[in-house]
Amino acid sequence: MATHSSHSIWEKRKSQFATWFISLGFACCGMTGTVTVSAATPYGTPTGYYTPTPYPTSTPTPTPAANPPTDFNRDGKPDYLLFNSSTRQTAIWYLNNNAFVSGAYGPTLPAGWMVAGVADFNRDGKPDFALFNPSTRQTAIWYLNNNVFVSAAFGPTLLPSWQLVATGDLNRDGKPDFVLYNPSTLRTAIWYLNNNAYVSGVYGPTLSSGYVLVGLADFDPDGKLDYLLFNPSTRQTAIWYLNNNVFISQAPGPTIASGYILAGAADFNRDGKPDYVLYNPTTQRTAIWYMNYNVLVSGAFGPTIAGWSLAAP
Ligand SMILES: [Ca+2]
Ligand SMILES: [Ca+2]
Ligand SMILES: [Ca+2]
Ligand SMILES: [Ca+2]
Repeated sequence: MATHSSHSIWEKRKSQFATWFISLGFACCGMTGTVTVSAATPYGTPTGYYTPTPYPTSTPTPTPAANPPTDFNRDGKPDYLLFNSSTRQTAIWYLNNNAFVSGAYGPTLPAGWMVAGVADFNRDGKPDFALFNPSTRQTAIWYLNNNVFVSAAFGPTLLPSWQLVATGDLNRDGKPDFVLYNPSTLRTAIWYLNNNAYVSGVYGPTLSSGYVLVGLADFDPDGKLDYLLFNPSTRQTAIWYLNNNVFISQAPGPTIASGYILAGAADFNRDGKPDYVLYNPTTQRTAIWYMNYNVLVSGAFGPTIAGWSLAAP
């Protein structure tokens, strides 16, 4: 069963989606193989954890978040990381807010590997790739200079049934960490890292059935990363405010427009508040929904990424 689609935005997190049985065929270096990833829990109906929560509609001083994770050219503006599943090539599209400025090819990924996150692991100010191999559960960091591959190092290998789904500095020691997810228990965990080296691990919150962890961003913004969640069947979104690995509170976000999925979050208009990135798999168009905490403020189309999938943000 081939589920690869050149424009499938689900590429990087499709193994999270319950009841989907995913066969990844790959061939490299004279070897071929197939891995089947399955998840046991069917999509649930909305579990009613929503409590409509009024959140502040303004904050005193808009301050752009420093160093957006996907700012590859370091101009302070988040960029798109694209992936071509047929050639395994990556590309960076440099953006000015929602507007395409220019593009550059990035490194080509080895068969079986995917980009699970973008963060500056060696703390040289330049974003790096966190790669994950779902069949071996091996992780790796690819150190980059903008779009150019510099070097690689293996990270820790995940325990069986866990996946690498996001990266970010949860414990605020300046070093990016791994966020892991177990589709059979819906549990998340944080693995604290020193560059590519495992330091320690803790459990994070257990997700509500039907929801996937789209990414991390500081929606409050209180300096602490939060979970951005999306229910693909209802298109509902939610933000779970965290203190490190500890759930503090949650707030419903806007319901995504029909035909679109929630692909990620970054502060595109640089007002200090993360915004949603939407993707329409049919038209391959992207859109930005500008957010104030969990509240939709306005929207704008982004570039169309025909033939590629959006790997980050
Ligand atoms: Ca940039
Ligand atoms: Ca780096
Ligand atoms: Ca926060
Ligand atoms: Ca913003």
